[in-house]
Amino acid sequence: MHARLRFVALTALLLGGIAQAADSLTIDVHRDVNCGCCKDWIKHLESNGFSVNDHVEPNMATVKQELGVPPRLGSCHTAVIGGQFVEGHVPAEQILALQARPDLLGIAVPGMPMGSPGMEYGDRQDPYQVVGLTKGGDLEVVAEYPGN
Ligand SMILES: [Cu+2]
Repeated sequence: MHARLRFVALTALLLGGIAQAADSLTIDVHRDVNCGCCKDWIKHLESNGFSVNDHVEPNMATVKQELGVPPRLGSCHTAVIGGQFVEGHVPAEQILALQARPDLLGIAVPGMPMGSPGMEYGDRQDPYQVVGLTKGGDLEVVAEYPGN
């Protein structure tokens, strides 16, 4: 009887943990209707286990402004996960790492560097940085990807 109760409690705990993990991988992506590289980035997220809510927007400039993305960090699409923004072609692994950085308002790969996820054109790989925006408004390089 006691063992059975304990089993039920443990199962509830496990299921709760799984539900929470799945939830933390749900991301909202805002993009223009004709943005092909945005769709390719969404595919990159999905193949890395993210569940994507795709929002087609009439005016991305307004969306970026409302989500607090500074113009100097701007790219094509803007995503939001756990209240933090993810601007541009950020690799999925950096979005996972962002969850350990609640001090950041968001992260960005400014512009559209060739070879970043969703921007693959042959073997070309431009160097790029993943930049974080602190609550104080400072920029911090959180990751660097080398070129070839
Ligand atoms: Cu793009």
